[in-house]
Amino acid sequence: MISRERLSRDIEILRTFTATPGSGVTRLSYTKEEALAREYIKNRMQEAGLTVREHPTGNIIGRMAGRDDSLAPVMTGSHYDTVLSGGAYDGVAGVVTAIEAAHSFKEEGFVPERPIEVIAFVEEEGSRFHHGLLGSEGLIGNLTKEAMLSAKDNGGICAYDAMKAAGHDPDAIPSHAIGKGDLHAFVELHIEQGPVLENEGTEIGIVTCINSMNYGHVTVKGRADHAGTTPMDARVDALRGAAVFMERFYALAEALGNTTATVGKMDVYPGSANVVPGEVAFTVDFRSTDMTRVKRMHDFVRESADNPPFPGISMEFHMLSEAPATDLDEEIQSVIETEAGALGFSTKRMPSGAGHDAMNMATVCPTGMIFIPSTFGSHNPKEFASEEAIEKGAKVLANTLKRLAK
Ligand code: HGY
Ligand code: MN
Ligand code: MN
Repeated sequence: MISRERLSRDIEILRTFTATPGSGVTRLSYTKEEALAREYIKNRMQEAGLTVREHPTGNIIGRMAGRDDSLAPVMTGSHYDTVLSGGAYDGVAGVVTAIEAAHSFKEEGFVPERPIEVIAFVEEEGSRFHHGLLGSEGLIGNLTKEAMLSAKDNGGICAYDAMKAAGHDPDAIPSHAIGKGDLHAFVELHIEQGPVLENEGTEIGIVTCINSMNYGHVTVKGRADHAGTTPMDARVDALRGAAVFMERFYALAEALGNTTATVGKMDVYPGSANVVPGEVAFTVDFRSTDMTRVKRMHDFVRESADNPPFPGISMEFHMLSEAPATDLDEEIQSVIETEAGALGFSTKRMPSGAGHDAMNMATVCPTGMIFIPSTFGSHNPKEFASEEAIEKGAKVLANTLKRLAK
């Protein structure tokens, strides 16, 4: 049966593999912290009776044979990389509950008709290479060599080189691509990362659709000048140009409704207090479940780059990562609802404001997501999910997998 102790142990051990101890979990792909987490996850998969292999991107896959092992497997899992100074549950909750479900099957002597595969994805957050959902994009064969060469970390190392340096084989991605028919279904458990389930006291969320996830890079150029001798009307202040753009960017999202606009990372050059900024580089993240709103936001950023806010300022913009809003499989939603109900848990069908690897998986097989309540938001060190919520989620996941792998 599902063990709360094993789940808690896994969460607490994985939490320690961080580059920022004391300020949340920072576990970027192909780093030493990630290598420690990999070893732990692989050992945990073996302990759960899974046969472990590595995908060319570095994704870790554990397989449980089915009575008819030739059938397309049911896959489950999530990511184990994090944002900078993030929480201990985003992604990891879906990895440890998937492993625990397999462990409980081993203990019960349950053998599924179909094989079941547990996956731990790399680089879902895009925190190192600014290319979100990279691991699942590699799994379905959509990750091109060009994309891996152009996706660079802050030190200028590209994803392709980092993958190879970590001992993986990016050139083998195309030959390992999973397409339609290769998987029977995919189910991802994830913390909600929002307040809905907690506020309503609902135990299980059944995700109906996943918000789009679009982000790009903007560079604003002006002219560096002396902060004391340059009159205000003689400046070409790149940061002021960026600020004018940003306020319009936020205001458009608010005016459209059902839309978010975020500038999460910004660098100012040269970055001295007494120098008028000559250049500013920042990210733009905009999302909506309504793709016409996404297009409005995209067009606005593009038009702003073509028409900078004042003379002398120039703006460049390019997209880094785009994933459209994704509807999830109705039948799998019903299976989750039935299994959660059979366990006596309350449920709610709801959209996901966050993006997930499930967006890529939904392009190749019927895909569902199970939400468990989380508190104190997400993408921050205070992110929290209770042992009870994780245990309940694992039970629903295990019974959902049994149904799908029949
Ligand atoms: O940004 C997201 O929505 C996801 O956490 N990567
Ligand atoms: Mn996240
Ligand atoms: Mn996540």
